[in-house]
Amino acid sequence: GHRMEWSSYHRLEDIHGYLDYLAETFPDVCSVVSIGNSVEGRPLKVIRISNGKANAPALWIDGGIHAREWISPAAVTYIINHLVENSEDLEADYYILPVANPDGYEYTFTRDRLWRKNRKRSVGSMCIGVDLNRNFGYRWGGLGTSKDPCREIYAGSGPFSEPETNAIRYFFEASAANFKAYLTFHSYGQYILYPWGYDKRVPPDYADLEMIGKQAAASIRKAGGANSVYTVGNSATTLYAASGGSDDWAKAILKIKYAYTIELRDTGKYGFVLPARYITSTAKEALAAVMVVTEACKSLI
Ligand code: 0X9
Ligand code: ZN
Repeated sequence: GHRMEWSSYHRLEDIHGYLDYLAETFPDVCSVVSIGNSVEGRPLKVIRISNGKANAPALWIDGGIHAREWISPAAVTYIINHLVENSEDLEADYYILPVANPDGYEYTFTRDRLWRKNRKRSVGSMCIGVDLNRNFGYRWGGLGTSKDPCREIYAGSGPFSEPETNAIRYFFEASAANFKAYLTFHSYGQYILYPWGYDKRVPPDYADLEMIGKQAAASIRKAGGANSVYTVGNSATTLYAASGGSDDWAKAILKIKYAYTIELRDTGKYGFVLPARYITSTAKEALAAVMVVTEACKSLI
């Protein structure tokens, strides 16, 4: 393994090498496990960061579900770095998957910078790829999804048909951790979104999600500057309806209270192709949100 820096975007091998380096260098606070393999056989590496304090809440963080959203794995690795460097202060346990779609991510470096889906071949179609954020098993196949493998929002042949989403499901089934938050980082648009995504309804405790979301947005604004404005709201109302997302599944099936999709920078100037000079400022915003949600989780214990 080896160290990392945040002045450029990194290939999968670099990101995984960094996780291994952390586990080798700080074995008391972190460990790395592979929770499964992608369609093309790449490992899905999760780093667990904990200083062993009893009765700590757990937070799940993932990045890179959508291949082209490079700022997401970059911000998530920055968060990992911060948590490990400040591990003596940690009052929660973190389980972090920085690249949830490793095949798609690599494909954006080698073939098509704007690839979104995974790299699954469909029977009876020339088109490749399932939208992993339509493939989770709650309200699968509803609004904002497609049965056509050629579409960017193709939901797959069934709920959890993809090894990448299935690995996440099995990880949660096997885990005994006390998850209170599920944060999934995407880009772009600068939104803090809470369920539901499947339609414009809201969960019974949506006022809590709105309040903590607003606190996170305020903290982001302080961490950044004039351009660090994030809009908070229900997914389907604020953005669009889209079923089978990981956030809805985490909230409805796993019963994890603070389920958010955070759409990082920018608001459209560069979109998915955000220049690397924005990585650190965007990552600090993501970290500010994680810290606010961590505080909220602590008060649930
Ligand atoms: O469409 C998506 O999957 C997300 N936006 S993105 O531009 N990154 O593709 C938004 C997902 C919001 N959550 C749900 N709809 N459940
Ligand atoms: Zn996305």
